[in-house]
Amino acid sequence: MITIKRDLFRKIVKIIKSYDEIVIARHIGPDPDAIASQIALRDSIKATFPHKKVYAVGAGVHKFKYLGNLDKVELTELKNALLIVLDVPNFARIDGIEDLEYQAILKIDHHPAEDIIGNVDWTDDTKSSTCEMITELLLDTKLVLDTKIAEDLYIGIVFDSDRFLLQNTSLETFNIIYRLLNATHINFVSLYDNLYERSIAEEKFRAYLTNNIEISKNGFGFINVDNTALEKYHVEITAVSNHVNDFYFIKELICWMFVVYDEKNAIFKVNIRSRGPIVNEIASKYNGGGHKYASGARVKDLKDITKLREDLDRACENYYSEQNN
Ligand SMILES: [Mn+2]
Repeated sequence: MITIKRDLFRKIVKIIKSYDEIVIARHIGPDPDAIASQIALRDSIKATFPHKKVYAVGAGVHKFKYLGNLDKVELTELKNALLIVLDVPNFARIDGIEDLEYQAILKIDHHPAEDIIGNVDWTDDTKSSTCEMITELLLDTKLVLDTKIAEDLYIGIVFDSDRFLLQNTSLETFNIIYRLLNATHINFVSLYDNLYERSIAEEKFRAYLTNNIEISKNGFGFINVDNTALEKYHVEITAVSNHVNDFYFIKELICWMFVVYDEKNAIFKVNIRSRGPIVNEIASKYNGGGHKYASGARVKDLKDITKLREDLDRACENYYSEQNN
């Protein structure tokens, strides 16, 4: 096992070494794991190989600015680029590489495999986060790991495991965290302000969600957030997905689905969480996917929202009867 990993890491470093132009991309609608893994790997490659041109691409998110800046680059000018794809399993959800003609792909991801297959490929859906994987890579190769890189990676792991609360947290996650802290001595407590500080408006919006979620007898929670509610609480559309993880550990809920209508793109954005039934297979029937217990979908038709809601409610019902047999 250890030699397999060593061999994989050798291949990863080798493909990075072979290209002087490198573009690092991740999924649309990025979260801290996606952006932190991207920026940490970019900064590490640049620090290790100063002559290389390395770009982290995709739309920026203002509130994640503390992780570092993304790059603006004319992708059509790159003629011999390596594309590194992080935290995303399918081509449809890669952000910002439309104009890039790449020569090869290096993929590192913790989602179940879909259509992206890297020339060098490290896909492992038992990992808590892509940042956990990048941390391991940096610890076990000559790729540079400095304080800022370590801080970003720490934040990505904490975010995707929801402070080590979620099922994706493993013994190996704690081992990697131990090794990361031991190697870099970062002040990790000070990092939580950036990740968890919120306005009172957002907190009131969370209360709105709590007050308006409908919970079925099967333990399935549903809310379709009205756009007037977003206006009333002065929050962005992204506030809906930001709060979906806050509903873990509510006794009456084993699965919940938040919906919000994105007017600009004329699409319903769906977030699903579960601590019972597996939900990504259900979401995949509705233009969605993700992890077993944390999925999303983009749905055009309100009728499909109703169907997805019914499918999930039924999955909860089946889950309950299996548990009680
Ligand atoms: Mn992730």
